[in-house]
Amino acid sequence: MATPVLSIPLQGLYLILDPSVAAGRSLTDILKEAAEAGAQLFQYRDKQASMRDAYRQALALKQAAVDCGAILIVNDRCDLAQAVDADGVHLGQDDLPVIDARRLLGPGKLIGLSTHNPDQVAAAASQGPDYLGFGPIFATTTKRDHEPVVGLEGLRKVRALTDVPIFAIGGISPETVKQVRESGADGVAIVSAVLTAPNIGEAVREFVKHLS
Ligand code: TZP
Ligand code: MG
Repeated sequence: MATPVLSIPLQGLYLILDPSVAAGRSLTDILKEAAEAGAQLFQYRDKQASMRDAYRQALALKQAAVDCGAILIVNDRCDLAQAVDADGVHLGQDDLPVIDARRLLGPGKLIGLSTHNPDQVAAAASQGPDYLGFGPIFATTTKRDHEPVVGLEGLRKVRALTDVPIFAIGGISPETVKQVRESGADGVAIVSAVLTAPNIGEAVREFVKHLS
């Protein structure tokens, strides 16, 4: 694992900013409100935007993150991450291999890898990601055609396989976050429980309360 030149620990709340869940609300406003409430780690995820639109959005989010002292990671696309000087990229099992992303982005950037089962978690060790996403822990409607739900038991099993920080993902709410933490997750990656909340700051504080 490379040592990123980033001072924010890879734990706690990791908020995924996805416009398809944000119901037209500005992602930069959400980032600012969430950062004000204690969130420090953000991901920009947009499966639909053209590269040019995604570039404009990512650039604005990166600036907002810098202003708030937060980290911005870009989902899927190394070229976009590079173009806006994001703090890293989050890769799925079908994206570029971690080793190539590392070569493209350099040692100072974060690289996350989505995993969904013990084999993928074990295989990640040789690839050197900075953190893993693991899930879905619970049922979720945010990700279409997602892998099978793994449950808290699945999380406990993979926790034993790696020392790499794990962000649990999928259907996690303020009500379940404590159990997720106790099952071995270093942090939780959240989309809908924050993005659809009537008050972003309150929702973030609910998570942060159980994670610190
Ligand atoms: N990967 C696995 S589940 C998921 C992703 C991107 C969606 C998580 O969203 P939510 O709304 O927190 O369930
Ligand atoms: Mg991907």
